[in-house]
Parts: sequence; structure tokens; C-alpha cells
Amino acid sequence: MIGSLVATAFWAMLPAYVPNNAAVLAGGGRPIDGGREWRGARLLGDGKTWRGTTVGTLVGVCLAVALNALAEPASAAVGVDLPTFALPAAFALAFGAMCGDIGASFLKRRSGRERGAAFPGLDQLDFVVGALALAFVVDTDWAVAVFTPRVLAVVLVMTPVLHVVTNVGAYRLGLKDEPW
Ligand code: CTP
Ligand code: K
Ligand code: MG
Repeated sequence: MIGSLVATAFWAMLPAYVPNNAAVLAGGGRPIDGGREWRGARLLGDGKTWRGTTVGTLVGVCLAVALNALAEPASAAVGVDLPTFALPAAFALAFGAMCGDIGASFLKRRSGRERGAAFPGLDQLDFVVGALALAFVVDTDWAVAVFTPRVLAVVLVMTPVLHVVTNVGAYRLGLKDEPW
């Protein structure tokens, strides 16, 4: 029971998990805020770039397409009916994740945190909130069917754990400047 919930939650959230990591690898170039400030601090900061956001979103959508091709054998292997992603849902998960992360940077700058500063709680869940919110708006029927209350509960518990593990890993590998 819990195993099938975890499998569904992880599978359904993969197109939202990967974009932020892809953005770390692809980041650089022009910041989205163009260097603009608001109320004495950068609007978003140099850590939110057009390239990172675009590549992150595309990687998330491509991953969803790949998962669609694997859904049948993967479902058979784990004995769970894993969901497929229509293009709008795939885009909503990937772009929503990037938007959640961008929104978090906006809040970090408003609260006096410099680029790269930690904001425990927000760092681990910003992209989840963004991805789920956009998915429920863009493809409501699909989101309601996949993200049942139980699956949502697993997502909210599992994501912070995965976030900490992947970010500490990326930091140790020298891919990221901070372990959060
Ligand atoms: N990145 C990007 N565009 C995004 C998100 C991330 O280019 N939309 C890249 C940037 O190079 C960024 C790195 O990924 O520095 C790490 O992402 P993140 O930790 O979210 O950014 P921070 O640099 O820590 O900045 P902030 O304090 O605003 O979160
Ligand atoms: K972040
Ligand atoms: Mg950071």
C-alpha cells in the first residue's frame, strides 16, 4: 500500500523534480530580473536565469515524454498503475516547479537573504507547490486523478528528504555552491 503510493508519487513528480537540478547544470547568462532592484534588493537575483529556466523546463517535459514510453513496462515491473503525462500536464509540472523556485527567490530577496542563502522549508517545498498548483490549474482532471490526498501526503513528506539528499550530493560533487 505505502509502496504503491511512494511509487506513484515519485513517478508523477519526476517531471517536477528534475528541472531544478537541470537548471543548476545549465544556469548562467542573463538573469530574469535583468539586474533590477526593488526596495533595496534584487528583484530575484543572479541565480534565476533565462537559460536555467528554459533548459530546466524543457528537460522536465522531455523526461515526462520518456516516462510515457516507459509507463507500461515500469507499471508491470512494480505492480502499480503508473500515470502517463499529457503534454499540458508535463509542461505544468516542469514550468510550475521552476516558477515555485523563482517565487521563493523573490521572497528570499524581500526578507534580506542574499543569493544562495538558505530558507529552510521554503527551499524544500517551493517547487512542489509551484508544480502542483500549475498542474491542478492546467490539467485539473488528470491532477485530481493522480494526486489523491494520500499521494499528496507522500509527496509532501518524501520531497524534502529527496531534496536534501540530492542537494548535498550535488554539493559534494562540486556541482552546486551550497548544500541546499
Ligand atoms: N538556476 C538558473 N535559473 C533558475 C534556477 C536556477 O540559472 N531558474 C541556476 C543558477 O546558476 C543558480 C543555480 O541554478 O545559481 C542554483 O539554483 P538555486 O539554488 O535555486 O539558486 P541560488 O543561486 O541559490 O539563488 P537563490 O538564493 O535565489 O535561490
Ligand atoms: K532554490
Ligand atoms: Mg540555492
